[in-house]
Formats: sequence, C-alpha cells, structure tokens
Amino acid sequence: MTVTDTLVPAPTAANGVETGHTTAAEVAIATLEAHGVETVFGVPGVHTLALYDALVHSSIVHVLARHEQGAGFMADGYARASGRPGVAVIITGPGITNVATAVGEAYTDSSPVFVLSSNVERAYIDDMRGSLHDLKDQLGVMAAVTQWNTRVTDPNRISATIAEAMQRMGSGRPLPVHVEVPLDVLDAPVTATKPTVARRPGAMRPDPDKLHTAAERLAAAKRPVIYCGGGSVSSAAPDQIIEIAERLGAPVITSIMGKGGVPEDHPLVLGCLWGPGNAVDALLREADCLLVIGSKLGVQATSNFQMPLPAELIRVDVDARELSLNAKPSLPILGDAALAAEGIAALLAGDNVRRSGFGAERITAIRDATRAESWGVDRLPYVDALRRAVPRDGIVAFDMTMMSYVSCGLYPVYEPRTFLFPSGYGTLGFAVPAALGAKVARPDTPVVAVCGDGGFQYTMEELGTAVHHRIGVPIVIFNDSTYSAVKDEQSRSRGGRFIGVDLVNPDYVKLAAAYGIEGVRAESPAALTDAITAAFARDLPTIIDVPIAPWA
Ligand SMILES: Cc1ncc(C[n+]2csc(CCOP(=O)(O)OP(=O)(O)O)c2C)c(N)n1
Ligand SMILES: [Mg+2]
Repeated sequence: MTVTDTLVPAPTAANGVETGHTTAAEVAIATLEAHGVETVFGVPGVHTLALYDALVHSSIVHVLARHEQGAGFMADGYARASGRPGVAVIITGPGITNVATAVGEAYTDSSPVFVLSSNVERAYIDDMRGSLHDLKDQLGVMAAVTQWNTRVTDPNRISATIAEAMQRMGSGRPLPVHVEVPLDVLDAPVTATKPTVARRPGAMRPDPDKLHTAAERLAAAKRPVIYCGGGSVSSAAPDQIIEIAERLGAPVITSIMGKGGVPEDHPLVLGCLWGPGNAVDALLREADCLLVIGSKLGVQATSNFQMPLPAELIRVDVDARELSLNAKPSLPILGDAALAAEGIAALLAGDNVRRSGFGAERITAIRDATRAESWGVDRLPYVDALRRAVPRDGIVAFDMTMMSYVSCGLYPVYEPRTFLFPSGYGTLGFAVPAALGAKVARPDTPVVAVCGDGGFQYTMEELGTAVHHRIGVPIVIFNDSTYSAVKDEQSRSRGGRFIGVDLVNPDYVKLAAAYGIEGVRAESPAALTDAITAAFARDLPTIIDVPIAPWA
C-alpha cells in the first residue's frame, strides 16, 4: 500500500467543542473529503452520531435515504454513473444487514461502493451481551459482499484505514469495501489529525509484448470478432475499440454489462444480441479469433457456457482471476481495458491488416434479423419510446423487470455509464435509488428509472428522498399487476400452476399526488415518450404509470 500524507488541512476544531478534542469521526470525514468525496448517502442513528456531527461542518453533502438498502443502491448508482466511489454511511446491525443486499449487487457488478459503518463498543463486539443493534458477526456479513472489509480499533489508524480502502477500491477491478468503526473509537481523541490520502493508483499497464502479439494475431485472423464486457465500460475506450473493429472489419458483440462500451448504432456493433442458436451465434461459430475485453465470460453471459469460443481467445482483464476464469485464453493480457484497446488500436494502424471475412453488409443483416426475431420484440414500441425520450448521453437505471430484459437486447446504448442494470445479483428495487444516485452524481444529465410494479414496491420509500432532495428523475412503472418474470416461468416450466405472482397495486398516480409530485398514466408508447420528456423539465421526480398486459 502506498499512502502519503498531504497538506490537506486538519479538521477544524468546530466539531470538537463538546468533546474537547479532535475525534476519530472528524478525521474520518476529513479523510473522505480529502479523497474528493462530495456526497454521502445514509440514514443516521445514535451509532453514527459522531460521523454525522462531523458532517455538519464538512463540504460533503449528505443525502438522506429512507432505508439503508436505498442508500446502498444510491451509492452504487452514483458510482456507476460517474466512476467515482459511491459512499454510504450506515449504522451497525440492522443498518448493515439492510445495506448488505445493495452492496451484494455492487460486488457482482464491479461497482466501487464504500460503506463506512459503526459497531458497538470494542469491548462488546460480537459477544451479543445485549447492546442495542447487536450483530453476531458484522464483518462476516460484509465479508460476503466486499473485496476488503476491516475494523478500526485504534482511533489514530482511522485515516490510514480509510485511505487504504480508497486505494484498494481504485486499484484493479472496482469492487466495494467496508470500514467499520466501533462506537467508542468514533468519539475517541486522535493525535494524528492530518488526513492520510491514498495516492491514486495509475491504470494497470498491459505488457507491450502481449499487445504486439494480440495485434499480430488479430491482423492475421480471417474472421476476428470483438466481445466487450463490463470492463469496457468501467475503463472505457469506445473510440479505440471501434478503431480496432474498423481496422479489422470485425463485428463487436457485448455482454449486458458491456452495454455502453461501444456505441450500438455503429455499423459493426451487433450489441447484446447473442443467444444460443441465433444468427449472432452462427457468426461467432465462424470466428477464428475472439478478442474479449473485460468480461469473465460468466454463466449468465454465455448461457451456461454455450457461447462458442474459438481456440484463438485473446482476453484482456484487469483482474488476474477473471482473466482465465471460465475459459482458458490462448493469449491472456493482464491490464487496464482502455490502455489495452489503445495499444492494440495503435499497433493495427499500419496497412498489414487482413480485412475480416464477414463484411459490413452481412453484419448489418445479422443485426437486423436478430433484432426482428428477438425475444420480447412485441414490446419494442415501448423500448423505442424510451430511447426516443432519452438523449444520447442520458442514463437509464433498469430494474429486474421484463421490459429491462427486452431492453438488454433491444435498447441501444451509445455511451459508457448510461445503462445501469442489476445484472449479477439481480436485485429487485435497484432502479429507483440507483437512478437517484446517478442523478446526484451527474445532475446535468437526464436520468430515468425503469421498473415493474413489483420491483418499484421494493424501494418506493425512496420517493421520499427524491422529493426531499429535489432530484428530478422520471420513474417509469411498467404495471401489469404481476410478477411477470416469475409467472411467465411458471407458465412455461410448471404447467401454468400459478402461485404467489399476482399483485395488488396502489394507484401510483395518486401516490404521486400524496408526495406532491406529478403523476401521469401513459397509455401508449407515444404517451410514454411525451411523459418522460415533460418529466425531464422538472426538478422533482415524476411517476409515470404505464399499464401493460401481463406476459403470461
Ligand atoms: C430481491 C429479489 N427478490 C425476488 C426476486 C425474484 N424476481 C425476479 S423478477 C420478479 C418479478 C418482478 O416483478 P415486476 O417488477 O412487476 O416486473 P415484471 O416481471 O412483472 O415485468 C421477481 C419476484 C428478485 N429478483 N429479487
Ligand atoms: Mg409486473
């Protein structure tokens, strides 16, 4: 670990008046400030009062969530939309178990969420002696959903520990961290009042020899294909990837997490349309070289490893484990996706490149045919209506709803960090708070939340946060009074024996009225486009209820 002291001013004595000393909590908040943290999401409790007291005089804005899961998703949305750490300040016990679900999502989807929490006093931790908010093994809970998870027991180590967490989160694949500070440590005096600041680690440079080999093999291939995963979004180099594709005439496929890694309206981009047996699958079977950028080629993305992979499999990944996970590369390149793409693009700049045998016309034909036959294409008018309303750089946070699954294939994404989806953990209730976090991170960018009626009810309490902080996000609810994703499966594989899938919904337009915000019912795709466009002009959330027929 490289951490350096900088000349960041020590926290003022203002908060130390009552304690008569500078507390560890004050240094903790000053350390977040020194790392450029501008916003934290959370819900206070007596176990985080010291941290909140320190926030009073801090430059950091506190966004008051209505539930810790909401705070976690907001931090995640903030991180996904901006690439900067999303920070949640959380109380011990129930706060931690509430936030753990959201952090689980950040973990599976490689999002840099930082949880700063408390715990009971050092003397009582894990012993269940009857303290308020006792949790038997808080670090154990968070170990399951973080890359690094630690307790501060020495008040003078608080700043160095936060700095280390920041640095770990900024190195390699972005993954969540958790720093827990016991109650008595938070209020303890510190002598080390100057915040420690982690040196920003540079992006991991790929081995230049390997980039040469990659460029040679790609140039020599008859039918090279490029596959973009989440790494091509978190370390984005859309122009360079497109340059590689254009030099080679190679089609580009993405995973769900890779949406935004390349603009989906480029003629060579097939997008996220691969499926077993479809035309993109047939194309991939013909490939003699596949360049995979930042994907673990996971179970979901490959439909249980049915995706055809050529023997010449060049993989670029910043995570040494994921580099060879699931499929052994013929050429592994450990390093940053953007640097690798830049390097390979530059090496292909000469004219010794053989053009791909696929041809641009065939690629276009494959894309059009696959879209036309795509699952859920009958919902395309709504997906198109959404795309029409959202500008090129606009962000959509999708929930776990049928319309999102259709959108994975059919909603074209043009820029990195504009498609947010709970892909790995698949948590219902992600969209609304993630959209709020994204809008806080990028206030000048239009942001929309898209959910089903079921998913909306998981985190609808965060409407309170949106109204309170005047976060102008349209919330689209595709309302079929059903858990359609589950009902559809019961229909297909359980003989139509339906159980636990039909919902009773409140009137969402009236719910909007109860919050004093606009609520509209959009009865057609055109009405949806209009409603979203009008909602963008408001600095408060808008509920857009879209009645649709259930799938099954
Ligand atoms: C936390 C959580 N619990 C349960 C599920 C299982 N699940 C996946 S989709 C779904 C139904 C969602 O319903 P809705 O939001 O109305 O969308 P629809 O499927 O109707 O389009 C359920 C219950 C889940 N993904 N996450
Ligand atoms: Mg539904």
